[in-house]
Amino acid sequence: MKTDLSYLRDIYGKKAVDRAAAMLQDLEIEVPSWGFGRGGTRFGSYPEVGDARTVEDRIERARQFHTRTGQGRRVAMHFPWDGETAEDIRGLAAALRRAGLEAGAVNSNLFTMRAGDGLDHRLRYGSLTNPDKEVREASVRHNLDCVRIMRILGAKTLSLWLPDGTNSPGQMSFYDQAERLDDAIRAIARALRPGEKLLIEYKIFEPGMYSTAIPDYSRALALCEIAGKNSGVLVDLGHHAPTTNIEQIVAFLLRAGRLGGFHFNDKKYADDDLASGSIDPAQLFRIFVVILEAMARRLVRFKDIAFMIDESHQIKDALEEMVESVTNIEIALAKAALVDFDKLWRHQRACEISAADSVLHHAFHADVRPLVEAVRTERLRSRQ
Ligand SMILES: [Mn+2]
Repeated sequence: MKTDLSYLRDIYGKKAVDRAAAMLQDLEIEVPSWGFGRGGTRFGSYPEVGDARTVEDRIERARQFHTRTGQGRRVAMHFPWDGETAEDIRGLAAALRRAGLEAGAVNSNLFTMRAGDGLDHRLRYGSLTNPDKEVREASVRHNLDCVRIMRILGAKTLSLWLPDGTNSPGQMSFYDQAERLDDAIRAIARALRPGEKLLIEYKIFEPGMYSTAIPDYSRALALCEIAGKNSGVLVDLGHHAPTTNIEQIVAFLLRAGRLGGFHFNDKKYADDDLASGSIDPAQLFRIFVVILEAMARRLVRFKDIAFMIDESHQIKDALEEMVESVTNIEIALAKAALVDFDKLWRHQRACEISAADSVLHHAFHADVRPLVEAVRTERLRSRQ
């Protein structure tokens, strides 16, 4: 693709284009180890020869991805999927080093039965909110193990996604559910040292569930208040009701100083884990506009937000779909960086609403692909 930026500079001005380029340079997208394997539907998956099966395969794919895009220097890991024994973890650290990559967020797994740590079939009734104290304690212990893994890998973030919920209204009191979770979060957060961070993810539903233990951002926010200042809410774009205004939630979290980061993906109906920006690129743009406005208002620093991809690639080649996703994210950011906030705020204060909207449209309709390409080329060159 031609990387002549004169069209953009003519329309948006050199200053705005330079600012967009600088934002693209600062953007660091973390990719998930699990996203390089072959995903499936609830009913099955159809692996083929050449799919990444082992953690070594997944790291090799992540290395290829990083070589191609300059993004994904950090790879989010998932345990026990990416290793169990101390030897596994040491091997993983060495494999990442050899690939020139780093460990990103460490994701604990509270939905896999493991006899060794007492996580057995009783997980059916929940992990951190299980009525059985033994299962709750084993589930907390798994998170503490993940904190130890973080330190071996040199990672700084523990990412918590909770599979807990109920299948029917009579199954568990909301009061017990909330109380058990408060206690567990307190115990996990206590294990973290300064500079380490806990990200808490929410999700409105799971198939077959009547309630989830952390259904929305307000519950995640309340848990962060319990966990302390080293915690933040993780916004997975697939975890809301279809009509939810996600960018407004992002603004609320930024005002509260509690936006920990994102799990980027896209959806049409529910938690579809489709390629980021493949269904609703305008939503991705509006989310970045809200973030850049928060930066302009000095509510947040760009580097304090974890930009992570969480997708399941089941039909397309995982590596290709990851490139598509990262490109869509970069395009959305570059467009948002072309928004003239001074002009927007002026129109907003004067209630010139059509004019205010046209500021957003003007930026959204920019073809920033040459800019994204130019920054990517530059990033790859500077790494050589
Ligand atoms: Mn997620």
